[in-house]
Amino acid sequence: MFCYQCEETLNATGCTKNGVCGKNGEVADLQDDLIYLLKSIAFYNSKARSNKLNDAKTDQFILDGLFATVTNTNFSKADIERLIGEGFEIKDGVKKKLISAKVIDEKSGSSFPAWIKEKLLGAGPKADEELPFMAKVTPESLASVNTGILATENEDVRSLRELLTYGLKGMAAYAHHANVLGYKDENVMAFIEKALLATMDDSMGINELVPLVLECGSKGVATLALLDKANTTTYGNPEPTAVNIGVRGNPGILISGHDLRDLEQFLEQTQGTGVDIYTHGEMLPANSYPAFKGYENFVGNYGGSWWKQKEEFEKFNGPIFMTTNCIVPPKESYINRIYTTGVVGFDGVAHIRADKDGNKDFSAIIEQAKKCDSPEQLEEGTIMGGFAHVSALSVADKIVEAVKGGQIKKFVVMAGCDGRHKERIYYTDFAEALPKDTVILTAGCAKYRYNKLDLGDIGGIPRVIDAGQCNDSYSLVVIAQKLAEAFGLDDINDLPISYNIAWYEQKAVLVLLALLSLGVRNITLGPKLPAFVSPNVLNVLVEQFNIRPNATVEEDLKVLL
Ligand code: FS2
Ligand code: SF4
Repeated sequence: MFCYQCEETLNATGCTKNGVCGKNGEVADLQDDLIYLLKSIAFYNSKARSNKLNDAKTDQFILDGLFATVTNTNFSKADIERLIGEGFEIKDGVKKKLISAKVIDEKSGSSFPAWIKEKLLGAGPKADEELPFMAKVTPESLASVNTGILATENEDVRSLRELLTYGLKGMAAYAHHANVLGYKDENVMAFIEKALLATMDDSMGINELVPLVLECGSKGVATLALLDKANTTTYGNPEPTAVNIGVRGNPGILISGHDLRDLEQFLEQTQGTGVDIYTHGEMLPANSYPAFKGYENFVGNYGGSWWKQKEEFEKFNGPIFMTTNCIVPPKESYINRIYTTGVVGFDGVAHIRADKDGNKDFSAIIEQAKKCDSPEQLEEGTIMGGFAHVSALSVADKIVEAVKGGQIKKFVVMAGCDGRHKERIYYTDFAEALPKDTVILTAGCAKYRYNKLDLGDIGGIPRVIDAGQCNDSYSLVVIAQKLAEAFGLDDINDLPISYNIAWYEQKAVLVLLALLSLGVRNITLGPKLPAFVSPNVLNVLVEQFNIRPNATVEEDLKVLL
């Protein structure tokens, strides 16, 4: 195994035996095989798409396959093997369709571009030979090909291929969420296929891959916009909300991850059962949607961000439902009351599947909840949320006035991820050290490092404007663009906004690429720079965008203010 896709990778270089996250070497290798297989599906499906022969099932498979390999999403050997098996079937199905429509000629292999012939077929393709690693529909057949990251020898090409791949994983996660609510974008799917194939193309060097990485960012903006539309059309625009962080005396079910449809179904199915519903981690922003506010048993948010789950899940006492990332390998003490669904998986943990209409039956979980003790209280009070673009911009006049009047000197975007390493205390210290005339704009679980501090407000404008999940990062883009309009600025870099972003996994990589594609410069990134960014690629990012690693609170305050 070799994996360096997240911020907590071993020694800031790469996990080689087992992951720091808990992913074992065998699963990591299988995930590489799955990504490799997706590239082959992308090859056939891009042809199917341009000939209008593509289908929704294949699109869904490509998204789910990528999403399953995002950090802390699927640790299950059985699941990844199943996905690989399904992938071969899907690939064969698409190929057959292309042959019968005479889009490809199986005998001559004439539809393969030259680089695919050379790289994957070797000289002189034989009659029905295609990508050789796909000869058999078994994971074992992949063993003869090095599907790993280090198979790309050139360090800079490897770096850009992986940066692109991680951006695609993030894009797939966001597109998956939009899909669940019935929102799809052909252009996004076509780009994913094009980019997956580009990671196999040896004719593409730094000059060709950098523009593609930025295109990944702009398609990322489109994907986030689509997800925003899906969420707000389905559940309404989030409203400023004081979210309860205490507990009640009833048994409860804790919903984690990012999938709002799962939460909705839980709320519906628990009506009148005496079981309460709480959110954990990235599900916190769901408390601000009008559609969910009417449920009397929707109590509030329990605990902090993803990495605290071992301690907090134990104390919750009731069932826990992981809708998406981030699951941490569960402790024995609660493994019998944690459940996964969708792309999430962990061997030994019960998994709930949807029927063909996307409906899930939670009755067994609700019955289990009734027999459990109520949650142990961790804290009390409220935290503010719900400042997605519509509600944040409803006070745009007030914000513009406060900036013009000098009450607000600066906005600092402190969006992104949280993580378990102690050094992330930096973000708490930074938030506390910010002068009282600054406002934090946030989205993602990074907020848990400072959202329970009493940072006050500026003339009624809260000093932490929380737009929601990392899935809601589009709101930060809209807020910045609308403020630029209000100030009559052509360039968003001229706004009094600086960026101190915390990353952990691949969804944050996509958000970062989205910001770069919009031309945002001078981003401070931490707590560590990605291990997959080579020195030369870093130089490109510094030259084009002036990205810098974070340093100490004092130094960064000087730079960012
Ligand atoms: Fe947190 Fe980061 Fe959950 Fe997002 S670990 S913000 O990309 O997926 O959330
Ligand atoms: Fe290591 Fe991160 Fe990969 Fe897990 S996801 S194996 S911690 S680099």
